Parts: sequence; structure tokens; C-alpha cells
Amino acid sequence: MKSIAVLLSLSVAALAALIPVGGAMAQDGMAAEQARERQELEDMRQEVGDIKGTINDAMRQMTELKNQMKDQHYFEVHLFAKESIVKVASDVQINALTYNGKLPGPELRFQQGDRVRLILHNQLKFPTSLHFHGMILPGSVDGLPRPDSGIVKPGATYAYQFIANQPGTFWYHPQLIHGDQKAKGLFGSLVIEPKGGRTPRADTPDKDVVLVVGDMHTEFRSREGRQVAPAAESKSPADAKSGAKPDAASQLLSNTNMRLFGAVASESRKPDALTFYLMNGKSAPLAPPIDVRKNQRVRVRIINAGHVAVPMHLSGHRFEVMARDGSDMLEPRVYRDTITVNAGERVDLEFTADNPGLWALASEVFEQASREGRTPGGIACILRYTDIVEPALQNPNP
Ligand SMILES: [Cu+2]
Repeated sequence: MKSIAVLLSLSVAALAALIPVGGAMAQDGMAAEQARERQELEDMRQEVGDIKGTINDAMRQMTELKNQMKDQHYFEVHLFAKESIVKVASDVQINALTYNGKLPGPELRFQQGDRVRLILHNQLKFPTSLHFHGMILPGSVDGLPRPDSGIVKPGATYAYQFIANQPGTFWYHPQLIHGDQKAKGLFGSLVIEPKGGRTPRADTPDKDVVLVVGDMHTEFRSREGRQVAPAAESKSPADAKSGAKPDAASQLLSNTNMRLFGAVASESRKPDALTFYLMNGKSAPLAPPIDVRKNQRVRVRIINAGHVAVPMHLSGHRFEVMARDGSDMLEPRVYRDTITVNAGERVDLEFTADNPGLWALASEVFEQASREGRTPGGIACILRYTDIVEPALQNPNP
């Protein structure tokens, strides 16, 4: 009986609460409805807020990831080693070995810490390889190549991966065992800018120029204005063999005999060695000028890709030697106007463009700064101020 009484009392209480009585009952119902709607609205707001928060979180994460990706950019560079005809003077084209058809090869520029994947495609008829001159890299990347590691057969592709940890001026060319290929044009510059280079630092120069200088030898004297296809006789016995079983050592030896560097054909084809002194693959006046504006700080990175020392002189200015062979100078900087860059060496110099005019940056050796005794020619370029209007040069002896 006790349970029934409890049930009854509960029921009565429930009924009293649930059954509205007259107007008061209607008002209470509206209030409850409004309260519920308010609650629903509040819930929705909360939900929208949550969604917004989630989206913002996701966006923030995306941005962070993007920044991380930017920091760890993977630079992929493709180098195609191939025979090309390149113009070294207005009237001379030569058969050279090039990366991507350019002499020198593409200027590679990375930031300190960049991850680099450099893919070499061998489009030559003989094996080649790649050396990163001046960079301290693992032996597996840059050590002397073996047939199964680093020697890239004709038609093959090889990937070199490294982290560009070392700021400085470097260059790339085939390994020592393929040294003759370097002499025929396979070389290019590789610059690693110090960390923070993307956001200008106080000591970041306004202008940064790379000049690859050096001598190149052609086997045949060129005929002015004449252009021909690469000479058929540039084929060597090694070319025919290259498809066969690669006996690396003998192949390498025979490759050195190749005569790929036949210049533009002449009728006589009389061997007559000709040396060209080039700056960025051109004999003056074909090398582009260095354009500066007054008060700019200019860095010039000189790489000697040739075989003899080149004493470079800048007129009208004094420069500071900032680095040699990719390493910052440890001794006090002194002002100079001439600096000798030996074969394979790099010199980074900087000057302030504080003397408007038309100036020369050239080798001090006449043979190197001319072409067969004629000027302009050889390793020379003009330094000019683009914001200063120069009066036309007058010929003193009209
Ligand atoms: Cu080298």
C-alpha cells in the first residue's frame, strides 16, 4: 500500500505542475518556449564559435606548416649536360660542352640551410660526373666517382642531394677524371647566401654579381661570321664504344682524347689553336655591363674557371676583399683595386658605387683583356651608373 500512496502523491504533484491554469498557464508556456529558443540560439552560437575556432586552428596550422615548408624548401635543379653551339663573340660561335645550353652553366643560388636535389641528365655521348668545388659534402655525394656511384653514363640521370649549409661562392664542374669536360665548357657557379638572406640584413649588399672568368681553348681557328653544325669529326672512338660494356677506366682515358671542342668549321679545317678569354662565357664587349646606382653596395663574386691566374682590376673604385674560396676573410679588410684570382679560386669583393662614371672591370694582362691583340675583347666588362646621364664619349682623334 505504501508504494501506491507514493505513486499517487507523485502523480498529483506532476499533474499540478503540468496542467496550466488559465492565463498564468499560457504565460508560463511562452516563457518556457522563449527560454528554449534562447538556449537553442545559445547552443548554435556556441557551435558556430566552436566551428570558427576549429577553422582558425586549422588555418593557423596550415600557415605554420606553410612557413615550415618555406623554411625547408626543397630545391630541385635539373642540369642537362650536352653539346651546344655558343656565341662567345659577336662573330664567333664555338662547339662547347654545356649545362642547359649555357656557358657558363646556370647560376645556382641557394640559401644557407636549403635542401637541394640536383639532378644531372647526361645528354653527352660519354660518361660525365659532378663535383661541387669548395663545398664540404659527404664523400657519397662529392667524392671521387665510381662506375656505380657518381659516374653518369650517356643517357642516364643521377641525383645529388645535400643541405646547403656552407655560405659562400662555389662552382660545379665534372670530377677530376672528366677534367677535359670542364675545359670545354662544363662549369657553372653555385652561391649559398648566408641565413637570413631572404630578409635583408644590414650587411646584405644592394647588388650581387657573379663573374665566371677564364681561358678556353678551341682546336680550330674560327672564321668570322660563319656558323656550322657541330663538326662530325668531334666523334671519338670512345663514342662508338660507349654503348658497349663500360670499362670505366679505359673509357675515361679515351674520352680525354675526344675532339669535341672543334670550333666553327673553316673550309681548310686547319688545326690552329685559339684561346679565348671569357667573362661569363663572352669575350668583351659581349659580357653584359654591371649596372649600378650611386651609393649602392655591390658584391662581385669572381670565379676563375680557367687554367691561368687572372689579375682583375676595377677602375675608379676601391674594393674590399670579403671572402676567398667561399670563406669570409679573417684578417682585417684592406682596400684594393686589383686582385689576382688563380685557377679554381673564388674571390668575393665589395665596393660602394661612389664615383659616377663609366669604368672597367677587366684583367690587367693585355692578352687576357683583348682578342688576338684587339680591344675590346677578352675578360672585361663595363661598370656604369644607370642613374647618371653621361655625356657621349668624344673621340679625341676624330
Ligand atoms: Cu674545381
